[in-house]
Amino acid sequence: MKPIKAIYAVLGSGGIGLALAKELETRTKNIILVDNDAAKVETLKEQNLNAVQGNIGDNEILSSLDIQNIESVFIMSSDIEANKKALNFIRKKAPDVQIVTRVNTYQEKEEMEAAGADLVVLPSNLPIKAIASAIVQYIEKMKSVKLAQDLKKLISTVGEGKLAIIVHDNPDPDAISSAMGLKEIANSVGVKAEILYRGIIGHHENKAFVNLLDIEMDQSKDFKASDYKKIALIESSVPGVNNLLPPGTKVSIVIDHHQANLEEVEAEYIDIRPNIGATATIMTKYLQELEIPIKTELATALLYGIKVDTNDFRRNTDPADMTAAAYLFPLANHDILNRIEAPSKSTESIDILGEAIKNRQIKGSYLISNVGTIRDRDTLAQAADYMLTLEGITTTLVFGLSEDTIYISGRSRDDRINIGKILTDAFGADKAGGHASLAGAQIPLGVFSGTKDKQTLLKLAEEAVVKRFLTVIGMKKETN
Ligand SMILES: [Mn+2]
Repeated sequence: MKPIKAIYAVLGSGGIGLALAKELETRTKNIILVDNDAAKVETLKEQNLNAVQGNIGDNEILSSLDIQNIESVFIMSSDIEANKKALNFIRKKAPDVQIVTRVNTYQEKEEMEAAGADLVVLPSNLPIKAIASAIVQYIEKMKSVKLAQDLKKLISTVGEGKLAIIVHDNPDPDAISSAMGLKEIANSVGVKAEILYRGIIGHHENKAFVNLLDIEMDQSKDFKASDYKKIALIESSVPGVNNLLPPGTKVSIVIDHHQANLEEVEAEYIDIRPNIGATATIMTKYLQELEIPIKTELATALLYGIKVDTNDFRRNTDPADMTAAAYLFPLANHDILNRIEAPSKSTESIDILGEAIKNRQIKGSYLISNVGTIRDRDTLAQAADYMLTLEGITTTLVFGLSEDTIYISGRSRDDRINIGKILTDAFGADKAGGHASLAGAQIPLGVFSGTKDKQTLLKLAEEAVVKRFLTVIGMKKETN
């Protein structure tokens, strides 16, 4: 018999069992119910629940569950003897699985606890729905505390050594604040930690963020894994992929909220939650569960990280992001937060914006603009953002020249367009990258960089960029 895969198993689908399944269903569809009553199993199936018929005291039916991969088992039948048998069998097979069981008397409660149940429920005369929801909240809390404690335990094994906290290249506020949070956890167990990154901290907001909050982190030029007892990877999950670690480096901790191919992720501790809007949310939860006081700077940083990644709770937001933000809100410095969110614009960025407006070419809903020579690359991103607010424009491409490289910034608010893919298709995956709504590219001028005449250089750049872009979006036929 093929093992039955599920996250939760509910054994016995009487009143409480069914109420539990309904409560769990709001979180996942990966639930399996087992009940002895064939008619009841049919009814459950009618309600779109995943149910099998069998006696829960029967080892054969229990063996058919893929118990090692189940997170929690709820043994809820009214037959306490059968519950006991099931508990003993499952506990022996899976020492780590979380088991909740149901009894009728205090004496049975003690027996079940002695036999290894994590939570024993003695049904009261509360409404069944309330009991079910309290049980689910309790087990979630237990899981969350255990996760945080496992992390803390692992970090404390660094002892006198050092923990390296590596964030993704060109780190954003979510990555930076999460790294600060992890450093705080390390501090709480007396472990020294260093936050390391590669690339630049771009955007005026991000620079203001690092400056105003006095964040300590190093741009690592020559990282040596052997200098550190353990390595944690934040907002990135595979060494060498968008981070400074050489591929194959042994990593101990991975904490991220980006979808990852779990077969490629290797670490003693892995917490990847793609449903969550920001890693800062995960980090806030750890700090909460470990009862580590969150200082003003850290609270401000984490709150900003969540706000940026969820675009002020408008994008990829999970209720957990809201809960974390609500927890951080009274602890954060809102004055600093306002200053980070509205940094004063540099003269250059206003000049570049002027150039972008003056030199705009509009093709349908696309806007392309060459701003000439730039010093600060961020000004391109700002101009590309700003131009997107023009009426009728849903995609912008702004580019400029700095020394011997053309820098390009693209933005789109058209759901049908993936600007990251467009730039990658136009300029190659080694020169471009980004997401559906935001992307960038940098093209070394190579042979042309010897040209002394800036005007000629700019004209060449413009021809190359505009032509490639229009070809890829299908507005110009490839001519060569
Ligand atoms: Mn993030």
